[in-house]
Amino acid sequence: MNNIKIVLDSSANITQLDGVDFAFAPLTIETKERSFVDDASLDVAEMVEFLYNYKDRSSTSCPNAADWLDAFGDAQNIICITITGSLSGSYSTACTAKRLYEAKNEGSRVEIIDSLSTGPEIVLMAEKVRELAMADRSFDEILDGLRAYGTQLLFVLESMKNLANNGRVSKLAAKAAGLLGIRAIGKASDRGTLEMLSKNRGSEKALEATVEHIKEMGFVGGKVRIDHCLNPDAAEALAKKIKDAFPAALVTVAECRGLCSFYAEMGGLLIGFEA
Ligand code: X90
Repeated sequence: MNNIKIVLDSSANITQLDGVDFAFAPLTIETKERSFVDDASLDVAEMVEFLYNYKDRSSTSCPNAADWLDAFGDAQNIICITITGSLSGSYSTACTAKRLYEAKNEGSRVEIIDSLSTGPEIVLMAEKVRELAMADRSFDEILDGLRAYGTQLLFVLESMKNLANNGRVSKLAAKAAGLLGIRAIGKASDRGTLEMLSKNRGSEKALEATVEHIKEMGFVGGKVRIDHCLNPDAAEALAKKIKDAFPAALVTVAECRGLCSFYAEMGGLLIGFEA
């Protein structure tokens, strides 16, 4: 079936996906002074710099049902993948939009999938949907193929202040990442929450530990996607370490958009991989 539309939210960190009908619904990053819609026109670096110097409260909000309906457009067959429903209302509002859409557009079919993750892991899932759609699989075969597809997400963070201040992780878990020079490594748990794995002093040690975690989590070579928040050097260094350890690995490096930049903060890395 190659008339599938793939719809994501902006937590996936992509604004386009070649070869298929594609759209995304933006989340929003808010402060008292400014609000940043995480669409293709957002200047992410400028937002990160602003937030870095901003000391007052900041928060985020998920797309509402109308935002999702905009992204659905007038497509007949839609597969929509959201950020983890355990930490965001995005999945829930997408489900509301699905009900409205199907009621209004007879014969249409919308499937909403909770990624239990974010960023690069969502992109791997979307690319799997695209691959199956291009291979002319039916809607149900695409969903079966996606369910059978194994992916994981690791994160390497220098600060977890925004995650803790917004109640997405416990203050205790966030504390480790607040110490100067310490990188906290964790993963998306199978419930779609943050699970801490290790604390590492310095970038080099953190990247070495990341490769070890990737191995422990079942990576044997395959696709890896690294999204960074204003940290291309660490992302490229990690890509090199992974390719040294797994010469057959297909590693892509990209930049976080607004939502992931807000939570991963300056220097943060998100690593999605097949396992
Ligand atoms: O609805 C909203 O306002 C969005 C809330 C999103 C909260 C979590 C975003 C995490 C972004 C940080 C590290 C990766 C965590 C993975 C957990 C499954 C990136």
